Amino acid sequence: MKAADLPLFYNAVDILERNLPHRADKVALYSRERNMTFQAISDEVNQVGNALKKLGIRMGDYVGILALDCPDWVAAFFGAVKIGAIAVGMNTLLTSAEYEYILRDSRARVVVLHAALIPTYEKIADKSSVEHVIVIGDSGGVYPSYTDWIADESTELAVAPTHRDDFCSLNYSSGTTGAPKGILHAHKDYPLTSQLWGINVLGLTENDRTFAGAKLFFTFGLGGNLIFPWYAGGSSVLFSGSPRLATNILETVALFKPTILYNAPTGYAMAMAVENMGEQYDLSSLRLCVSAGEALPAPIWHAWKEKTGLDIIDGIGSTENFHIFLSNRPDDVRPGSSGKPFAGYELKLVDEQGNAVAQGEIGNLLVKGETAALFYLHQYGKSQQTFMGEWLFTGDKYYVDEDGYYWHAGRSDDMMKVGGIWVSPVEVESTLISHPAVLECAVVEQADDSDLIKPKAYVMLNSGYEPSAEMGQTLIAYCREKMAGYKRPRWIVFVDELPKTATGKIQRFKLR
Ligand code: 3UK
Repeated sequence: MKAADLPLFYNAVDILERNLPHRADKVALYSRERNMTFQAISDEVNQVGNALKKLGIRMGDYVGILALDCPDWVAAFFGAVKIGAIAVGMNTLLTSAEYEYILRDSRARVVVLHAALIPTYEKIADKSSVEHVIVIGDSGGVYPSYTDWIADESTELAVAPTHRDDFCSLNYSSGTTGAPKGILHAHKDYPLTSQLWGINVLGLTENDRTFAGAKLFFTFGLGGNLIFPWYAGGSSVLFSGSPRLATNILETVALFKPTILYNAPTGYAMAMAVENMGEQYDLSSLRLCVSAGEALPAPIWHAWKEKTGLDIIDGIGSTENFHIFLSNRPDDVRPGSSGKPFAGYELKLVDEQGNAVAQGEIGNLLVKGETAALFYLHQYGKSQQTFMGEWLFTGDKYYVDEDGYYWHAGRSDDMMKVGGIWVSPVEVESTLISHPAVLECAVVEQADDSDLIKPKAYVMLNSGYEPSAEMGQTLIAYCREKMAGYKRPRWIVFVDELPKTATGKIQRFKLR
């Protein structure tokens, strides 16, 4: 399938509405809050679209969604998309300062906000161009509630005449230093990725029901757990709680009986650490599992297979490409590898001069495909380094084995993926430095017992402070309090000095 196969004027609400002729009464969304049929969710999408129009939202306007996964998230997303607006799915784990940046950068005029996130939002409420806040759940009367907002709206709404290349969604991804990177995707990217990977590689059908540890604000979750199953006529299971508690995930699988489970590698490792996982939770509905976000170590693959009998399909994806662009296949898995290229994406491994490397040698991975974003919003320089015409520089190092499987070999920047989510060593270092005991520090990646990457900090203390186990614990606790918990260093090593270049730059590679 090519972009040119789609109608010139195309709106991604098709992913939902293509199900209305034959499956209107089928349950499209399962959740503890409520189950919704395709008809019910479509009606609600239309109500949201009408309500947004009444607030003055037009084609090209940005609509923020800062909410835990729930049916309202989905209605807000497609409601915005259907009227030609751009849905900004926002990570619910960020700091107020990051929300301020994202809301200003995107100029979101409306934010659909989960009641649980009101306190975080309020700290920056007056610092953006947001004109309207709509609250999912109990707002305590401060903002209009989502339910009241759409209650009297019509369930009829004409779709906006969007071009297939018009943007319909914006996601932010973190970088080593500086501002998050705004990544826009077009309407066409939704059916394309659904077909190229969801159908052609994963083999989704209308009998599938998906569930994901990854949330809808992350395109891994949005694509895998909403767009692809709906494109195939299947259903999705949404869960508003934290995926970091493995029992939450296992319980939800037992309760809603999905056939496909998506998670980051750590999600599988944590599930297996639950005592008597197999006896306590009925996982028999699952036919296949998917892992992405960071490399899935082969030992985790084998242990999961032994405990559950299930294969895990590891594929590398990125927000820039919307989803997975290199993947293992249900009938062709090499544990530990990212699999092989599939139709729709071309890959190239090149050296620093841009020349192809020999088979078996490590090179920088470039990818060419029609679902790639075009630029980072408002970041000209960074965009030029990444979006190289038809090719996209992934920042990942890979080599290909003699059988054609691709193996991840680290990144070309200092960024690390922890639990499938970006952690910038610079951010952790800045947090540590803000503690009075810390003079200098450097944060690098370190594999834990399951072979998964976690941050490790080398710390030089200020005079008057002594290295000790307690001091280490104090610093870790401090980081946990100042940043999202997964970013905290898991190990602290006290040193008398740090390796530096002549210009004073810390050489993280030496510490690694
Ligand atoms: C790393 C992997 C090895 C890699 C994502 C599936 O992770 C996603 O998007 P992000 O923008 O990060 C992209 C980067 O993460 N990575 C992802 N998957 C793997 N490394 N093996 C893997 N299987 O560095 C990549 O460049 O957060 C994943 C679908 C949609 C996504 N957005």
